Formats: sequence, C-alpha cells, structure tokens
Amino acid sequence: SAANHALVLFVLGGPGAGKGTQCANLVRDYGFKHLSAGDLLREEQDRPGSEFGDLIRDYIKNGQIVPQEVTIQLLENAMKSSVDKENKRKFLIDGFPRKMDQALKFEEIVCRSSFTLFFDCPEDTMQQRLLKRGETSGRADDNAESIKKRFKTFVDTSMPVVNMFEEQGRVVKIDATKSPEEVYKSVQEKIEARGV
Ligand code: UP5
Ligand code: MG
Repeated sequence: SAANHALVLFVLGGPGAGKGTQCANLVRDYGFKHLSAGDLLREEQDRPGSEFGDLIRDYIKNGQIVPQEVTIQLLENAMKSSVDKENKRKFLIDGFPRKMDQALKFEEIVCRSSFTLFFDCPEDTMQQRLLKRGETSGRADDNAESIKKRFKTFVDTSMPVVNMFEEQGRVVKIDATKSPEEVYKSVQEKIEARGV
C-alpha cells in the first residue's frame, strides 16, 4: 500500500492549539510531508464536481466530524501521491484522527502511527487565537458560534482518542501556551528523545 515503510505521526490538539504552525516548522527541519485533514477536506469541498462539497461545508461549519470514509480516502490518496511523486514517506497527519472510529480504521487499513504529538492548550487561549485569525482567514468556522461547537466536539469526541493513545504510551504532550518559538523548542526536544 501507499504506506509501505512509512513513518506516521498524528498531530492532535484543540482548534487553534497551533498544529499547523508547528507542522510547518517540522516540514522545514525534518523533511516531513504535512497532510492536514482539514485542509484536504476544504480542498475537496471546493473541487469542481466533488460529490462531497455540500456535505463537507455543512460538517465544518457545525464543527462536526466528516464521515471517516471521505477523510481516510483523501489521506490515502495524498499519501500515495507523496510517495509516488516526491518520494516522501515521513508523514505528519494533522488534525486526524479526531474520532475513535477513524483512529481504529486508519491504523487497521493504512498505517500504525509511531506516536501522537498532542498540543495541550486551554480553551480561552485557543479562542483568542481563532477569533484573531478569523479577522483575515476567511475560514467559515472561525467565528464565535462555530468555535464553540468545535470545542465541544473536541472534548466529547476527540479527547477520547488522545486518551486511548496515551494509555498505549503513544502520546508526546506539548504545552502549547507559550510563544511559537518556545513551543517548537519543546517539540524538537521531545521528538528527538523519541528517535525522530
Ligand atoms: N498561533 C499558533 N501558535 C501560536 C502560539 N504559540 N502563540 C500565539 N499564537 C499562535 O494556529 C491558529 C492561530 O493561532 C493562527 O493564527 C496562528 O498564527 C496562531 P494554527 O497553527 O492554525 O492552529 P491549528 O491547531 O492548526 O488550528 P485549526 O483551526 O487548523 O484547528 P482545527 O483542528 O479546528 O481545524 P482543522 O482544519 O484541523 O479542522 C477543521 C474542521 O474540519 C473540523 O472542525 C471538522 O469539521 C473537519 N475535520 C473533519 O471532519 N475530520 C478530520 O479528520 C479533520 C477535520
Ligand atoms: Mg490547522
């Protein structure tokens, strides 16, 4: 499969915790391929002729998790293309899996992750970041109402996934409240201690 000999790290954390920001640093310094599930869904939503456009738009606006079949297929395609076209097999899977069924299915049919980088951040900090970004991002879910729903989904649906990986000893937890530079320093120390 696309994932033969692949290295996969999951990158999780609440909305606005800084997943995308830190993934960009890791791409620059460690040669990872960054695959954001949210970015892939937004691309698919806007792709002319997509049969999933309206469905994705609706789920994202309401902070709900798009059915796993759609997201896993997008991730598999992107991984295959990365291997075939760029010969890149080290993946940061950002913002996924955020529901138990996705976690189990992905690890069963695509690839087991080495560990999950978990960005830990309180809601008030994340909310400030997202509202600020919402002034310019154009993201349909960067408004107070959607943010509230995203937080609820994160607590109810995504934290159980993080807790499962934690019980398996497969979580690297990062304090995501400090400056981006300080957060990244801690990321580097902790992943290098894990042999990355
Ligand atoms: N910022 C970042 N780090 C900072 C720091 N240390 N100090 C101060 N500011 C910091 O950062 C957010 C903002 O904060 C930016 O302005 C940044 O400059 C600043 P970012 O790095 O973008 O944070 P990130 O955690 O990536 O936030 P994002 O909004 O992307 O998180 P979400 O998890 O909510 O969004 P995602 O795109 O992953 O998912 C969106 C939706 O897609 C979901 O709600 C869901 O509906 C759907 N989805 C699925 O259905 N299934 C999936 O598998 C994935 C997504
Ligand atoms: Mg992001």
